[in-house]
Amino acid sequence: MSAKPTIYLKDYTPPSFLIDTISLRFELDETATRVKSQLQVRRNPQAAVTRQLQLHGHESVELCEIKLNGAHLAADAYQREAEFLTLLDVPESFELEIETCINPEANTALEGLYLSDGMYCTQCEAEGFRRITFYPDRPDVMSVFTTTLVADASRFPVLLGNGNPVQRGELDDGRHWVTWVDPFPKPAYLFALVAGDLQCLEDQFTTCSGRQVTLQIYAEAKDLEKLDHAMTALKNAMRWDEEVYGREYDLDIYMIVAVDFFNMGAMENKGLNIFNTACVLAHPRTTTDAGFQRVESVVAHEYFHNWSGNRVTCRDWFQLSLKEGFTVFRDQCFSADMHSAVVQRVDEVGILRTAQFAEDAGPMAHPVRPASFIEISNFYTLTVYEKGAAVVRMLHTLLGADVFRKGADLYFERHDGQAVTTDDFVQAMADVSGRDLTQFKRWYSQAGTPRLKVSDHYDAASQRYQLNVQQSCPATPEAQQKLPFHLPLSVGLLRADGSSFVLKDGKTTQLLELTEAEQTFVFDGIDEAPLPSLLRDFSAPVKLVYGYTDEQLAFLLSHDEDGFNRWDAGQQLSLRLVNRLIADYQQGKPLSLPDTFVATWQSVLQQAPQDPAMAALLLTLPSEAYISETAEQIDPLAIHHVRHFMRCALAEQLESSWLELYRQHDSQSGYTASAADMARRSLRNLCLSYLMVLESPAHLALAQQQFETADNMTDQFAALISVAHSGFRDSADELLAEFLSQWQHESLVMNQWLMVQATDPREGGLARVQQLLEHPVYDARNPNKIRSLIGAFCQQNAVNFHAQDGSGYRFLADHILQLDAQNPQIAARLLTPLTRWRRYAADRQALMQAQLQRIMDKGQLSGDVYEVVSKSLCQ
Ligand code: 0A1
Ligand code: ZN
Repeated sequence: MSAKPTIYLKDYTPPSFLIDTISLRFELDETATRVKSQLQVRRNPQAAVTRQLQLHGHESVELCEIKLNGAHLAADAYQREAEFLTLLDVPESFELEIETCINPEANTALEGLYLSDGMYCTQCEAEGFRRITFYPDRPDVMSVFTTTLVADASRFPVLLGNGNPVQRGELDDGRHWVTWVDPFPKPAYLFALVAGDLQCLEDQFTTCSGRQVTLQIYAEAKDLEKLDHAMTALKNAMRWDEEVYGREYDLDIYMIVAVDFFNMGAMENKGLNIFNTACVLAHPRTTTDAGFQRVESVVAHEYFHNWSGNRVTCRDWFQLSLKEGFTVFRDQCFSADMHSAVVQRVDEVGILRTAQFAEDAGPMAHPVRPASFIEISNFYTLTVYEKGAAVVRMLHTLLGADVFRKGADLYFERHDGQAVTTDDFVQAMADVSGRDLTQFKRWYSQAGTPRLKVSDHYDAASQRYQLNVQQSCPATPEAQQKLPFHLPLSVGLLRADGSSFVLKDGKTTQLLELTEAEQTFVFDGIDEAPLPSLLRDFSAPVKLVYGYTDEQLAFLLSHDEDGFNRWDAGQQLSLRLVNRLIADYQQGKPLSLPDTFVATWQSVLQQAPQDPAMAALLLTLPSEAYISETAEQIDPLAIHHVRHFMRCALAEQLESSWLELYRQHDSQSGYTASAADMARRSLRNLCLSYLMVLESPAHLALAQQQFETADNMTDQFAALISVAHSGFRDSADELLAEFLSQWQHESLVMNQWLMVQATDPREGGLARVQQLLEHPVYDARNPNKIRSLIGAFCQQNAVNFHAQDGSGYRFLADHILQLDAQNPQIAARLLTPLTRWRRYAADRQALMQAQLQRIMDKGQLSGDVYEVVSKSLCQ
């Protein structure tokens, strides 16, 4: 059993007391930091009357002193329990002073105040503030924070807090101090401080109303040259939020700090974002194009939170998607505007359809607004983030961009400075549109991925075409029965010549609104039998079933005007073949690719130069993860083998085309991070990866040459991975060694180096990973290193992780048990692949369950790991 109880949304009650102001003073010390807090407390007129004040406080916090209205509290005036400090009898309003002592050096969980490579930083979302001091650590308690930091001036020259710096000074003992005031009331989860020996890149931004904002991005001196891209992204995001949402920044200064030890990607603390180095540092020499894009989108995401999250925040943690779903939707639209909208959409849907759909079908499935949890950290999920964004996108689609914008305006205006719910968000949309969105809200309360079964009928005599749509949703842990969803289904109808019919309002895409379990839509004036293009732009997060023939999919692939659906038609075509070949493989039959399939690829290859970005997408087979997600039962070996076979066959039969395309897309001039250049590199490196599966010395030479001469990490890394995962063992070892010696002092590059080896599908994967655990570049306390080695092995190396002898599962369980005592959040996240045991055949199921049971039997688990393991076992 876990010591932590389940918390339910239905039990929500408003806070008994409010905190108008909090003033904090930190005397920073590695092992004994003193924190003095002074709170102005008053009873909440909105809550039931009580004389007891309950404050959260983690067991690691030592209480040194407590005073009420200036007088020491007697020992019998309060109670200290593991998670709380309760004052037994307090007046209506009063001043409370608390002094605590905490140990940042011992903080390996990286929640609260901790040390990252010798610098102090904090992470308070969701419940980290209670590891600093005693406080009502819940998002609906919003207060004005003043923070004073005191630290040794030579070792910690930079002292940062939320808001604006108002005062600074020096002490006689070599320490200095700075006081920061944040005028905007905020919940404790948005509190932050940083102290360290940091350098910064500074710039200015003039807001739409003409205010000057100072922008600063802090990092260690060695990383100063890697901050330009984040700064550009920040300025673009600030401008975009003004133009698209009318949102202006509100403080005089906006700071970002890069830290190497961080559990997640980044954190939107008011005016003082703290970022995982992997999400802010970027330089062409050391960062791949994917890394550049991640930096841009995470910088934008955290910036957008200033309105969707900070100015308007969440009432309780069940409402997490209020800020995360909306903010992800905003950052997705931003990225689409900055780059190719189709490529962006394909990437988003890829994540949703592989990882989120898998989550929705597993033991941790939960609604976008969960109804209960044991540990909130386990709910920073793809469902809350990505499906939450898809739900906001559906509102955008249903209401149209203009009405949606009015709804957002009303939401921000109505709730500025408040802590609210997803219902409040939808209500603002309902109010501006005059629509009843009651049924739509089921997207927030029902888990599971709906399935749409579509059939059609064409009657030539009446020129009438009908689409019949049935929707259903599988049972999930919280509910067996589901009610129908309200969703937008975007469709087009194609003529035999490939053009689209003009439908309602002179448009070629029509929005159908689904609300019933079964509905029929009628199209009149259709003068030839059409081919439907369904769920254009992936208008809803559902699984679509329609009986396309292979020829029809190939037709959509070449003709659909909807870029997303062209890509998807290609994916579905490939997926069908994958499934046929898996069946052949399992029956011991020889594998072969149909000529029609190769011909389709040949024609895509021929047209590739016209749109390299699209071509790179179209020429990528469905990932092993996506194939697994769509499979009845996952056979990791068969999936890997078949996909590899298809790549080899396509490489062999189209070798000259790949080679020609590879040569054509060489860079003419130096590196740029433009969308066109990124597309060119992705197509070229895809060609190289196909050529390398042929294991020909000529192609190896190409890869080696690219590795040696590349002026950027995208090309160098693509060459490395193509050789490292090839049969050329000696060359692989050579390049890996060369890469190590070239980049050993670049921590983020070393993460990539670990990852290439962790994801190598060839035999002996586990032994290689075990060796790497001992390598000097590995650091068992750093989440990025753990993710790059253990996480990558368990999630992106299916053939080795799912070894028949269960060694992969045992390895993961060993590490979870070890990690749980050190960093429960990371331990719980690493568990994901084991939670999927039901999707495999009986032998693997038994092995995976046995490891989950072994973890369970250990006892003394954190709430994080306990929740995931217990839910996985009882499903
Ligand atoms: N709010 C952040 C995500 C985040 C959540 C928890 C963290 O610590 C455990 C850190 C960051 C975001 O959405 O970017
Ligand atoms: Zn976020």
